[in-house]
Amino acid sequence: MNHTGKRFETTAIHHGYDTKEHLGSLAVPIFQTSTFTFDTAEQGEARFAGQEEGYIYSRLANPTVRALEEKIACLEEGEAALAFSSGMAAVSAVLLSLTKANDHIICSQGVYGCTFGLLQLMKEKYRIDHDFCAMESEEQIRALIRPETVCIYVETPINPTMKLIDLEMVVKVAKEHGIAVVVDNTFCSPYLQRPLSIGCDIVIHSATKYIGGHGDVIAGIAVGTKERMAEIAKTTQKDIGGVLSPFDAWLLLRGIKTLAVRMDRHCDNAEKIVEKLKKHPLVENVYYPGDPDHRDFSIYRKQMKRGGGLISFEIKGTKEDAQRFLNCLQLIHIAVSLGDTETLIQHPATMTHAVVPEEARKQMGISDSLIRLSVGLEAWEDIWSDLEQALDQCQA
Ligand code: LCS
Repeated sequence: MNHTGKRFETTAIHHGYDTKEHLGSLAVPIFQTSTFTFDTAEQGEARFAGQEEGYIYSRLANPTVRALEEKIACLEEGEAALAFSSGMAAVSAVLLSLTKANDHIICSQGVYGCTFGLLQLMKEKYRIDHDFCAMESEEQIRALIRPETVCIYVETPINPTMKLIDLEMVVKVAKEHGIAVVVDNTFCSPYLQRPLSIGCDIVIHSATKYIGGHGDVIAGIAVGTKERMAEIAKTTQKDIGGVLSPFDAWLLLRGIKTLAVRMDRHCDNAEKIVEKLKKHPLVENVYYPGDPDHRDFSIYRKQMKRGGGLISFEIKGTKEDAQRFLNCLQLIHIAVSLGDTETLIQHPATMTHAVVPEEARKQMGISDSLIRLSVGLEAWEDIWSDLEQALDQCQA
């Protein structure tokens, strides 16, 4: 139950939009406009001065995008949200807003490859330093805190290793030092995990994934307090300019209506596939947070509703064996991205995390035989029979 007094599924469908304000249109209209006219020059002056409410220009705000932001803020149990043209636009706007030269970030030992790349860039070009931390204990985090540490950045589950970070523990340490906790919640969506309710400060999503859910949009979201979001909106969002288009906001609004139903089905399917993978002789390790054998299962029980739709596993053999396995698949597409209706499979060491140097990749736990599977919404039996025939071919 969120602040509206309604449950998640109901909020996902109804919140943030009143049909009566739009001629009864059931779907949110797409305000496909770059700018908004003023009645008078004085009105334009008042809007720019912030003395009068109203739209000005779609890089600053747009009604379709606003409807999306309202809905996501409510689903994440935050005060306000901002929509971006990609997940990376959201990550960069948040991190650049929180930091200045000589500041320091502590980051989970394992993040999406481009987030890793952004941290490198911030260090090399802007002198914003970072350390990676396994975050398995309070002591590990405390040992890295410096007077200049302003932010702890966490992905959980971590892409693609599926390791989990205990958010309650991170928040406890961060609060002692007045450090902001930023969580990339992409793998869970707000349906499975709500970091703000645990005390984290900002949640980020690549909305390209489960929030959109249909593989047809690139988008990002940040959620937090009104004050923090207003600061980002008027600086790193407005002036760097990675805003979401009205049509893409509409696609996300459409996707969110079925988020809860889709997530449950992704989880149902993933649970079945995990069971089968664990029994196959060619599969060495299976990483799925909802699996009682997962090393972080106790963290899973604390902070996640279900295990999600992503599974990682290692097959016995080399990089070439992993690639041969992928090439034998017939139904499942070889593609990066995740959270779509279609089951997608990729090889992190040569794809999503190819930009991460080999040594850092190994430290994150990304071996050359690691494979990441985004379980889609097809019948799980068909997903499994494709995986099984490909594994069997590789074994032969
Ligand atoms: N955060 C996480 C955890 C991600 O997985 C991604 C993209 C991003 C942020 C960036 O979002 P984007 O700008 O692409 O919307 N992850 C991808 C992946 O694993 N495969 O392809 C993209």
